[in-house]
Amino acid sequence: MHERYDPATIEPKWQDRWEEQELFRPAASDRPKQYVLEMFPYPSGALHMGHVRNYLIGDVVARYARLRGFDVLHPMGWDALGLPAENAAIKDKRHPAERTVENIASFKAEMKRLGFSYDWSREISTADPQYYRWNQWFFLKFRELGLVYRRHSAVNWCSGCQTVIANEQVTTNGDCERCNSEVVVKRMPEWAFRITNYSERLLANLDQLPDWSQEVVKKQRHWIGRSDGTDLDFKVAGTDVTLRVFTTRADTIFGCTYVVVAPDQPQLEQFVAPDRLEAIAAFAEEEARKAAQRGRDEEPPKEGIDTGAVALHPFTGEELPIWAGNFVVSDYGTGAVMSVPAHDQRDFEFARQFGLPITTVIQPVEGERLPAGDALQAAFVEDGVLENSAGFDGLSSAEAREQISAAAAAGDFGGPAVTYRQRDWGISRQRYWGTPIPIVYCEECDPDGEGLDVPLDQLPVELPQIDVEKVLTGRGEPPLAKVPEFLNTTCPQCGGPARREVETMDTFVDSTWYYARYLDPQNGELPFGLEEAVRWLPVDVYVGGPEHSTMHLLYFRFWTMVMRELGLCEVEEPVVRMITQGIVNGPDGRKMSKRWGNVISPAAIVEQYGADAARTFVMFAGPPDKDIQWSDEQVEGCSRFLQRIWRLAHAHHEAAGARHDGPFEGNALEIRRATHRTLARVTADIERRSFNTAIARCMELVNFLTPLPLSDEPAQRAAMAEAILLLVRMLSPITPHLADEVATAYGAAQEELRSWPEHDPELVVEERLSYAVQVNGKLRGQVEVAADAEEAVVRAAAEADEKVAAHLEGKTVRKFVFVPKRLVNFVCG
Ligand code: ANZ
Ligand code: ZN
Repeated sequence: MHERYDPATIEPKWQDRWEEQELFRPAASDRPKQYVLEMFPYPSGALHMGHVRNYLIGDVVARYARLRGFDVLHPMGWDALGLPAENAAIKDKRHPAERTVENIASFKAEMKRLGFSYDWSREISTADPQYYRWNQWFFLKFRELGLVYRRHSAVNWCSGCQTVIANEQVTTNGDCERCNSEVVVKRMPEWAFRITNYSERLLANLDQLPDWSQEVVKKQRHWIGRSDGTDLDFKVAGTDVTLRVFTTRADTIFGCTYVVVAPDQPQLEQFVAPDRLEAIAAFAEEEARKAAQRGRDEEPPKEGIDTGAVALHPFTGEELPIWAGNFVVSDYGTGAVMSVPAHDQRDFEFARQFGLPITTVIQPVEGERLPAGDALQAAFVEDGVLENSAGFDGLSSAEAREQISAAAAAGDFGGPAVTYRQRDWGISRQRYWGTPIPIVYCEECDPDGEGLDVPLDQLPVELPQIDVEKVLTGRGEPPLAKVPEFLNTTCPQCGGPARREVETMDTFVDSTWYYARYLDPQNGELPFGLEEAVRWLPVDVYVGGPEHSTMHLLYFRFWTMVMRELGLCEVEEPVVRMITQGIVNGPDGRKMSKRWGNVISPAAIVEQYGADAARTFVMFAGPPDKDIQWSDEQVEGCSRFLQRIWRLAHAHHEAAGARHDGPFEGNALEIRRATHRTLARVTADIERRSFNTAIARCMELVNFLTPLPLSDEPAQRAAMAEAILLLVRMLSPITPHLADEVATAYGAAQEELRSWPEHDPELVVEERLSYAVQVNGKLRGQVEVAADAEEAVVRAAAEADEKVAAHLEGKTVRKFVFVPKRLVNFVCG
């Protein structure tokens, strides 16, 4: 061993060796599998610390699983298509593919330098036609299943660039980021996936994901937004139109004094007088313009316009005015609402603003009675007891909701209904750097312009070579419409002239199924083979940022459900355990970002301290799901920790390989006890992914071992050699280079390098203690627990004791008294 710890030489050496030995390729074996995956990156200029943390968490999990004897799949690839690359290309007039190749090369070099244990033989890039052809294949299969359709949707239209722009390109002031012109909302045709067919399954399955972070589950639940309520039909007077509304407060139906529809509600034309229609259209346009202009997070002021039409109350037949309002969303529920100003604050304000009547129909269960509607100061929005509600008076809100729903169903004018907040997924983008949508338009065969499928054997529809300056302008028609060789094609049905679809797919499509392509990246017949899917799916651990809690992870789950229906895989849920990693903050405590100028470059850190020190710092700074803060001192501290290990190993190197048959006594025994106790704890910590505490325990062990001199005594020499070898082996998922270097210097066999050590239980006898258990001050039992057991553990043990349980039965514990290391007392009522 060299005297000096020199990561710059040992790290690349081991990286080369691992690669030569193909250590990270899963073997075709009968061992149990682990599929460890991290969200693949969009390859931009250089890795940032957020990336490093993301991949490192996965890497430590993957390395540990390998040591535990699992056959591990740990792949990496590139989410290479997308808007940022296209914008960069527009700016510096270089083809996005060129830069992508460079970026991938630099990302990959940095990842290798960090010692990430990927199986690079499975590398994929979404910009590869052999990848995106399967996006096209899926699109066509989904269309066959009725999961793809064409719809009209609101898009951001830049009046300056004369083009559709993405939400990200609209500034917070509502202008175009490129030209500062006005952005308006326009309705345009687009392709959409019917993800809402799966809303209920996406929601219900959340209960079967116990190993997902509850934060993510909560966000998904909210995003899907199931709402249980009632549909009610209002006839429009003098027409045969029926307006259906969705309400969660059917109990308030007798307080409904008017109806409001979305300004673009499709039925309007059927019941509104032509002159009023014009006024409403103008109102709708004005509101859409204001909406586009408004800062993204601003709440719009409520505006409305009387349609002049009249609705009939479904229970009383009373005539109610119909308004159009900017606060009614056309694609939620039915796009129409019954307004109950006495019991909904939004309706209350609207009614006051426009002089519409207010009727109180719900009284609070206790406390002061509400005055008649006109005297109300604010809406009473809670549940209560019904009044002024014909046969339903006196019912509670909950009872009334059921009975009124049932009455509507019986009378065939509505009934119980469920609505989801989740929308279908629009995937059309007017971009170049995306997957071409495999559709052709032929006026002969498809006069309605619904789009003809490109035959499967003609896939991929490849992105054409382009003159970047002419095509990627960010202005006018979509880029592909400017490429005649692409645009003009022949009809797959009649062979006559036809036009290709010029839109490309949302790049979220690329990331819905990439995890399955890794299983079988060369497959030319199918996206991936069933055998591989059966072997490897689901993903056991998926690591990624919390910003992907909803869209990506919902699309990902949806896609998997459909893949199963297509017979491609057997699982319905793609991921068993989801680790959402916390943010890396800069030294100033703000999120590390160019914007704040507080970015620390991983490459510079590796250069200065080595990959193992960088890895130790990132894993030591906090548990995976918590935010961490960059600290120069802590990086230094971690680097010094590794140097101390090195010096320790160097100081005792003479004892390397020393064996002793025992007995071990005195120092030797203490060394072995400390080592095996540490090993037992580190193992438990890593199992529960508490990497920071695992490192802390190793630091304690190093502190204990460091002052001990090189001994002549065989028992102590053997104990020390064992301690150092076990120390680096237990650190090896985190500091793999240092571990392999030191372990090898200590004579470890290949087998030892590649397996997780086991502690000797006899050396780890846990100290135990006995607690007296009282119920209302009387001794009722005795329990034995670990000496350092926490209150909750002692309480659980006490409650599990039969005698104690008998005394607690039927009683309510009002207080639990905990006297550490002595007794507990249940105070019952
Ligand atoms: C009458 C009513 C009375 C309502 C009352 C609330 C309180 P969630 O829980 O989000 O599903 N609503 C329905 N469709 C709408 C749309 N397209 N745009 C805007 N608002 C809409 O909310 C359901 C409630 O939101 C519905 O219940 C409806 O107002 C409104 F005292 O109906 B309610
Ligand atoms: Zn044709």
